[in-house]
Amino acid sequence: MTQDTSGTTTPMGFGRMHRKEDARFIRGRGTYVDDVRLPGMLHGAILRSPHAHARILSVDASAAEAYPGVRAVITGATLETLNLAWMPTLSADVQAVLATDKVRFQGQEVAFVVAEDPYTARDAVELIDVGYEPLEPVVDARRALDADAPVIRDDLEGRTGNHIFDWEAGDRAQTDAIFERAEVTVAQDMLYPRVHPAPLETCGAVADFDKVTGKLTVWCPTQAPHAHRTLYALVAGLPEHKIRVISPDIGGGFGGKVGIYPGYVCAIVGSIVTGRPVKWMEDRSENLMSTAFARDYHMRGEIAATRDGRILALRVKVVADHGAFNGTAQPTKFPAGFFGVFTGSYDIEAAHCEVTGVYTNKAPGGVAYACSFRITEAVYLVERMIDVLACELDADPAELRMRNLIRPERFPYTSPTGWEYDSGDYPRALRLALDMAGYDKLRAEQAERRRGDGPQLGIGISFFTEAVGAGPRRHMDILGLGMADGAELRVHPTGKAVLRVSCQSQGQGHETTFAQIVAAELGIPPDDVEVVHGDTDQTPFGLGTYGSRSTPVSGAATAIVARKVRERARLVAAAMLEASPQDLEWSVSETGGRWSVQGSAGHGRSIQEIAMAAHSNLELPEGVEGHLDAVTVYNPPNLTYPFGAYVCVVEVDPRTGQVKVRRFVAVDDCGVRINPMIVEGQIHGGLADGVGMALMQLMAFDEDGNHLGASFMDYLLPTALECPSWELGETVTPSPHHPIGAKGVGESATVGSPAAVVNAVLDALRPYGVRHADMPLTPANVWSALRGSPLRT
Ligand code: MCN
Ligand code: CUN
Repeated sequence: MTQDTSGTTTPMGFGRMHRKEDARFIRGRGTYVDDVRLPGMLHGAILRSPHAHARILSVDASAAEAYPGVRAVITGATLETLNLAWMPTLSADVQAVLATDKVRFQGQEVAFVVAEDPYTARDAVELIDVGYEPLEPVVDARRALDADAPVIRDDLEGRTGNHIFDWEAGDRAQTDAIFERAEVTVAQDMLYPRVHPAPLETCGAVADFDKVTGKLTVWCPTQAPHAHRTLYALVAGLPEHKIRVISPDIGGGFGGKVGIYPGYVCAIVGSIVTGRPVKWMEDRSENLMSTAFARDYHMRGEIAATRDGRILALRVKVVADHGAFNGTAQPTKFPAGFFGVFTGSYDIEAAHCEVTGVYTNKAPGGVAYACSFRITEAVYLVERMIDVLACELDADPAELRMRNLIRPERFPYTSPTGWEYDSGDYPRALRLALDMAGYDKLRAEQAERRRGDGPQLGIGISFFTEAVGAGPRRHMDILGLGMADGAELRVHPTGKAVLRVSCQSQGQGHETTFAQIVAAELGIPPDDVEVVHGDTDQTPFGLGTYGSRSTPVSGAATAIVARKVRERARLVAAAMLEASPQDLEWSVSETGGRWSVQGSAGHGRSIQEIAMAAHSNLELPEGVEGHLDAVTVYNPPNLTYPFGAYVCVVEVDPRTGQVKVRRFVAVDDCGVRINPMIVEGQIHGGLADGVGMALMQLMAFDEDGNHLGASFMDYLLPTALECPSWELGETVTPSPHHPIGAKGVGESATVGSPAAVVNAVLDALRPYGVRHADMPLTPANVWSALRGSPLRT
């Protein structure tokens, strides 16, 4: 171990270690897509629709084409001639690349200008004259289902309404039967509003089509480079080996960089048409208006329980707003993502849910912003419902949860909707969180405050379980591509290694943690392992980074490929030591990894010595290959189920509606932690997301479908001012099926925290008779909830 200046140690494997990538990031030496500059590169800009819903009558691009410096103007009509006006989405719908018949949301792509510089391109965009006939927009998802609602997707054959899909899970009859005889039932409508991941780096692409070699290279900040390449191949009919997707450093993805956006396709077509590289970068407003939003779930939850607080059944109905094109990015068989885990962390006899997806005149998306494929919505639903039940029963929300949590002896636990939770000790995590928060003391302070009319104390709890790490590929694919990941490990003669993986860091620190996995398996320093990712020409196939699947899937592949290398090293070591491979034992000490003859530790060889020998003229037994390099593909047997217990303490001023988050205690269990420092960073970020969603963030639209949150003046991101100093705790329940016992963590805090904050605010408002209010709980919304409350004083 070596000590670094911050007091953290650089371990030979797992442990706290500064991120390797920080060396370039904190010096401003990262390479983001906008840093890519190619000789002769042109620049693209997009003309977007000012209307949410309108028929296109005419597009006149002549003035733009004649503008000095413009090299091409591409319209929907141009793309139609190439059969590229529409592209498939990740949910097997189609989306307009450039609109031809109608525009279906404000900000939709209508035309693309390619010019010598970005300013000329933007100026020329203004010269394109589009004739629109405005149509009635559908902004509210519930209105979308009305028989007289305008049909948004009249491009789809035989479409007479805005209904996309119905999906259900659980046992309806059993659930209904329990509701009928239950002592207590509660119901609550709630909206998980539309929010946006808002990464600091917007989307963009540099496309370079080489007419001589026929090779297309696309630099773009994609979370799933290999999936993008295959889709480009299938859509454009280009041979896959002639497409190279390079995902450079990414300034935040948060699920917004999974799909293919029209701008990427336009940049590619622009390069093919002009014969020169084309860069397209969207600005902040374009990013907020047109790229994947998150949530927009109108939910109704119902709980059936006994009078003493035993939860018997849960029933849920959802109207899911998918926007104008169904572009949600989740495994194909799961149109509502993993919402099916909506029974959460509780041992409930029966459950049933129905989700209806609809089109509206808003941007497409829905699965983004650290959602674990909609588990954000599922956790919020059940955790709000438990508090609603606590209100009804006048019970303590912590006790009510403790009473109903799945007990440790029930694992592996099969939920009423068929999910097999791998491992957990839920009561232990909740007890730890309550102890850390000093729960009883907080309740005493709350009671004291309730006697006055000053700021009220609210204590909110949420307990979450996530299902992360998609596949297995038998059940999970995206457009037919199974969710398994490859990994390749090369070990040079000097014992330095190069790991090649398909997952794609957007800030999660894979170059560090994945090096740590190899380091732990081979007993070499993490600095001796280079992690290569983000380039389809240099990495094995895999489905990419989202749904916190990197550690569960690519991380497992990494451990297994390193074990393969270790086994190869055993054979070489046996030859070196003139011993039988079975007689060797592996050990990792402070000096590194070693194969030695059992019982005589001195008689052994270090992994570095073995690596050199594997490349030397050492005589190897028949059938033993030289070198140590290995490849693998990992198809996970199950998802991993991280969980956590969160306690949020807020002060709410009933006179102003102002909410201040005073404390936030988060106990997370993501199994074995590879790098606790990175894990804590992930949790800090997710908790800030939760505060943001609960209190500030909203993608709002007016009745004409105008986007009201298209800048950071209106779409509010939480800052250090709104966030308390996070108090983190940890329990470790390894995943039994993951080679290193790790579960994912990248989305946990975003999934778990909004309910804790909202529960805290509503807990403060409980004496006023307010049972529920929708996010974001801005001062104005808290104020109106109080004014509308039955017990207003
Ligand atoms: N890790 C660990 N020990 C564990 C689990 C994870 O040390 N038991 C480490 C991992 O090795 C990795 C990081 O924590 O370095 C996150 O790992 P994981 O949970 O596997 O999640 P992914 O790497 O697959 O990241 C995806 C997840 C998602 S889906 C969103 S959305 C999100 C998130 O990560 N987007 C992010 N966190 C983000 N963080 C940053 N900075 N930027 C984003 O865009
Ligand atoms: Cu749902 S956001 Mo992440 O899975 O990329």
